[in-house]
Amino acid sequence: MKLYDDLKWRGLIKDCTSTELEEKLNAGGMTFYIGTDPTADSMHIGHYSSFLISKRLARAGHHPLLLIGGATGRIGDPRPTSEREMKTIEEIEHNIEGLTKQAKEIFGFEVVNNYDWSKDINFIDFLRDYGKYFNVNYMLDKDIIRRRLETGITYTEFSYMIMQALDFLHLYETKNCTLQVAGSDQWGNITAGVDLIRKKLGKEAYAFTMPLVTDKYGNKFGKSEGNALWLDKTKTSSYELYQYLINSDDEKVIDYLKTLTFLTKEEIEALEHSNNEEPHLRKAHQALAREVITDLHGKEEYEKAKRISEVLFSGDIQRLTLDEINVGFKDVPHFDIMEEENLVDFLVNHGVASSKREAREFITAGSISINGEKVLDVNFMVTKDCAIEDKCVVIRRGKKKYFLGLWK
Ligand code: 545
Repeated sequence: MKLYDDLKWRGLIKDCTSTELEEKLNAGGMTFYIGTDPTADSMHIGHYSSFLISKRLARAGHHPLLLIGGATGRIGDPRPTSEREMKTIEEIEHNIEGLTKQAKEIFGFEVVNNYDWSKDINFIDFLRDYGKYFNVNYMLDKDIIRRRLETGITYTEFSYMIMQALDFLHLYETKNCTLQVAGSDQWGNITAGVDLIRKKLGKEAYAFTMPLVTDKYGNKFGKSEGNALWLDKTKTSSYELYQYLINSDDEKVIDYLKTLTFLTKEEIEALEHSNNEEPHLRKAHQALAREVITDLHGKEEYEKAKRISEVLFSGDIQRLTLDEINVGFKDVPHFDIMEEENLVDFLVNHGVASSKREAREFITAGSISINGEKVLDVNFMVTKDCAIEDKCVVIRRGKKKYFLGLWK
């Protein structure tokens, strides 16, 4: 399938600046860019879902540039709702360092920073060489700007689109970059660049936007209980990523396979069939977790995440290594175990039961298991012998309330 048809089929093209783009995308050979402002020191799944387009276009023979907004990040892209809080220069530089490192590791493409060319433009030149091409009515006509007029927008954020337009012009002139790609929220900023190139150089540049990836409620993809899913393994483990992907909405999982993986149309249609006919096998969800985690962190990370998830589901904790337990139980209540004690005191002292009576009730009701084994004896002694690798004790209360005890 030709690139343009593949992107269309995957639902990766929302708006386009020109009908010529189909032929140009299929021909290959365009230098293009996608940018991100340094809003955090690590990329998250939202970056992955939009920057993945750079791999798709690169595989089809286009040349990717990944831009980190050292200059634009100092200004703040106006949001539809409210003015952003200005970040300190230290924080921005710290974020640039983290994002640049990750962009190179994960995507392996050339990374540029718009501070490198913007920092030398003085204010008067900015107004004469760029501002002169922006009629205020044109700027006010952008959706996001118009919505901000009620709540108020500063001159700083109002100027942002000129900076992003300047970038596209700069990359057009210095790198023959004729295409910019972004999520749909960027339409105003990227068409400002296409228009500036036409007005200043009399040349044609191109852009298309992708729909934002959302869950079935329309919330941004990649928020799990309000926390971002980081692409940095030390911030979000492959196991957490696995849990998020394997539990993604049944109605959205096929869309996610189209936009987040390189599986072919045939492979995805087969998974769609399975998702409809035998949903309990969750083959589509498994494929999504496998493809994304393998692409991001490698096969063994995927295998480890899958194994932890399966063992936890089976409850056979003894089969997990210490490292796997620390990953799988990262978010459950932790406590230190200083001494051997009987189970009733143990449960009360570590917040598993609120009283000795309740502790006895839990035990006799069979609600307490240690490292996957049910304990029914109220006189049971918790000693190092029942710890995994003499180190940790996983307590489960009821169906799925876990606690992790670590021997000091
Ligand atoms: C700055 C200068 C340029 C070109 C682009 C920029 C950045 C752009 C912007 N992009 C967004 C961003 O979000 C941070 C979190 C990343 C998920 O603000 N003005 O920096 C997002 N972008 C990726 C997609 C996006 C967009 O990084 O385009 O739509 C999210 O999917 O919101 O010369």
